Amino acid sequence: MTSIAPIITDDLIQDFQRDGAVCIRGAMSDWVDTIAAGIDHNMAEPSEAADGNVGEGAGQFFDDYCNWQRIDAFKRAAIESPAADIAGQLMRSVGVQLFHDHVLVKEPGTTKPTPWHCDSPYYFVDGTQTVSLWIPVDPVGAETTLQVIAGSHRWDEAVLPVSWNDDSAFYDGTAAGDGTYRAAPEPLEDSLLSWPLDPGDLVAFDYRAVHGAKGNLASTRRRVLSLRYVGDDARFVQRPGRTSPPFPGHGMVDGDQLRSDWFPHVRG
Ligand SMILES: O=C(O)CCC(=O)C(=O)O
Repeated sequence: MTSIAPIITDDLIQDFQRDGAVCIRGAMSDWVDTIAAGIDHNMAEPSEAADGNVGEGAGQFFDDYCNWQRIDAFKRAAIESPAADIAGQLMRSVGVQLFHDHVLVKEPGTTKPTPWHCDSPYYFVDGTQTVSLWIPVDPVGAETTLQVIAGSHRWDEAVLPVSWNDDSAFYDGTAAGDGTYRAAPEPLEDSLLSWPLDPGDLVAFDYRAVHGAKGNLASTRRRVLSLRYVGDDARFVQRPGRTSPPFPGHGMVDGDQLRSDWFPHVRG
């Protein structure tokens, strides 16, 4: 299945560049069933990277990533759907490379919030042309949806990356206030961008944008696929330690474009 990409207006692109996040209604409506089937497949056959009390039933926060090569539904959504076109337009990039897919499911009763963080320090990617498309396949209410701090992609210091399990610093020897990283903020309500979403809507956000989400105390599931892309100016950067995802054996060095045999050019 291929779908026509929604019209991405100049105003929307400017909003994305200014705020670091935008909502696009209905952009992935034709792909909801495909993605939901992919998430079912992923949860039935999680990878070794999966986290979140797999199999414990209600209340779990399941997440897993980098499964597009074995789960065809994700591969098709990442490459054939409007997602890659939207990514290119928002990033103002001719080329679009797929970085990876990420499934984030909060079952009803999940108390665990997603901590305030930005993705870029966890990744080995540096650049201004990056975007994740957060695509729910269930209705997501105001209490459960993704929240993004407007303009945080332009902050001088990234939020200190920490382990989501125990809040310890992700890289040895890093600390908030060390000149590179700042502490996770307590954002003011009026600085937050968030949208209640229907299946097939999406939120696009820059890897540098600070975001988080509450638990899921609703009675419905919150199943999400995040598709992550990079544009022309994205380059490999060596972090102070492991990255997430780790991509062992990648062989890249500072300044390399992401290797296209692992991170395919899906547009341009
Ligand atoms: O789904 C969530 O709760 C968080 C999503 C997130 O952090 C991401 O997609 O980068």
